[in-house]
Amino acid sequence: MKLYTYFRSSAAYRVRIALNLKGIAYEPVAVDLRAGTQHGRPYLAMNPQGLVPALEDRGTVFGQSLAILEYLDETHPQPPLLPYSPAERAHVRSLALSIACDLHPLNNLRVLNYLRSVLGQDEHAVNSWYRHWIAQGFAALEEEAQRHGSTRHLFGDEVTLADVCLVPQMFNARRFDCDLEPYPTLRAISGHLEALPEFARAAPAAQPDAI
Ligand SMILES: N[C@@H](CCC(=O)N[C@@H](CS)C(=O)NCC(=O)O)C(=O)O
Repeated sequence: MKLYTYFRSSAAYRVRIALNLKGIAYEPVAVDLRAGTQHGRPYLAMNPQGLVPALEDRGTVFGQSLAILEYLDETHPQPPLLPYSPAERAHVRSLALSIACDLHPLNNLRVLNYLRSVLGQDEHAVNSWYRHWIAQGFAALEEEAQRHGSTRHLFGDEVTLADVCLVPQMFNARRFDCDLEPYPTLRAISGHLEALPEFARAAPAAQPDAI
């Protein structure tokens, strides 16, 4: 497998974690988002969505981290990233999607760049936009973790899709100096998971393209 990735991309970070958890060997192909490689013809010919990650496997390439995570879970079922019961699976997906669909897209590179360059917003405004959406999303996740998780996992007793999405989002929030004091459970979960070797090897600083 080839993973089109960028060290600081939180969506690619999710997939790197899952590949490591499942013990799948892969070749990382760095896509330099700062240089705009994702908008170039060669990358768009492969992934018209112009975003990372994209996964190449058995002659096919597709993007969207959640689709890739579910593909990996279906093709390499051990260890599972979703619980067994339909209701629990739905719950874990709901947590993962709250990060991947409701939180992350508001704060990704192209949105922040649009705020800066087209709408003329300064760094203060962009940072307060970023922090606003983090605070709103994390407040709900903190409550969910207290109800359904522990200080180790967002849901239940095993690593799930929800944890795989949480850790990169926490990394991003720290990068933007968000106040994480109000989310003690999320901080504990993230601290526990980041120390696991599969998560540590997926971290931005551990990537070959890290600067
Ligand atoms: N929903 C997509 C989001 C992918 C995404 O936003 N990727 C970012 C990096 S985290 C990206 O490629 N940004 C490039 C850009 O904004 O130009 C997924 O989950 O894969």
